[in-house]
Amino acid sequence: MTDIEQLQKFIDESKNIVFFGGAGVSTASGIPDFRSPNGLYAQNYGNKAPEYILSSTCWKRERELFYKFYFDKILMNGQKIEPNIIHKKLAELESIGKLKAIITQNIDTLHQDAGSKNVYQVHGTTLTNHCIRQGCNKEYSIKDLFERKNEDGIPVCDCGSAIKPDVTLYEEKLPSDAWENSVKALKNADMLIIAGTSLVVYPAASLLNYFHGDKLVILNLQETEADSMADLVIHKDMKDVFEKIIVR
Ligand code: CNA
Repeated sequence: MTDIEQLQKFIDESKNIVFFGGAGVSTASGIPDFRSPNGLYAQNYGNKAPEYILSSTCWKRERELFYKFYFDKILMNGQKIEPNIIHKKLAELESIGKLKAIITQNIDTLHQDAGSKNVYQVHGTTLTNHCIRQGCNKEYSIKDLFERKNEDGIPVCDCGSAIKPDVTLYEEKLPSDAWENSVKALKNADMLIIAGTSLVVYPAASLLNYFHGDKLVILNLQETEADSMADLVIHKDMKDVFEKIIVR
């Protein structure tokens, strides 16, 4: 049996699958990940590390730099990004009742765009943005961000304060509702597919400790620290793997 046949067998035998993914899920849609050889961390962005630019410290000290990077590399300058075969097959698996939840470290909206409903974004989302002034907190869309840039490139609320994306920056606390929903889904799961993540960002990576089912699959181009715990490890492009999975 090939590794993909084994994955198909696991999926066919399972009733409560949870998918835990990372940036590798969206690379086939044209959004670069962080830690692949051609990922954002290999690029030089004004000699500043992306970990710093996407931190709460940078948000407070160098908001112009934060937003320059955010518009360029996270919102891809407004370029239309479409869900790929991975997002689509996962949405199909949910629609037939096999996949119960997608836990994602991704901040893009591609799972929702593909039609998935139970998506827990443990690092927040680019979808919504809020004014930072307590007492205002007005919500804005991605489109609003582009339209509300001031001369420094920082989107500004009607009240004059900066608008901040609802993404979790380094040094910030994870959204508690997404975390609690993820833990609950993992505790009930009989199969966990971990894919497209280097599993080095904590506490998100520690979520897999809540899984007590009997089928743990790791699907990633590079090795991960959890490979030794898995029932099946596939080091292949997940797009090629998902293309072959039959939803039934
Ligand atoms: P990461 O650390 O960049 O790891 C990505 C992993 O995916 C690497 O180990 C790659 O080998 C693997 N990979 C990339 N493409 C494929 C592929 N086609 N098939 C199989 N494996 C592949 O990213 P993580 O998600 O682990 O790190 C968490 C960070 C990245 C989160 O905070 C995210 O918000 C952040 N991020 C998100 C996006 C997005 O929303 N699309 C993009 C870039 C970074």
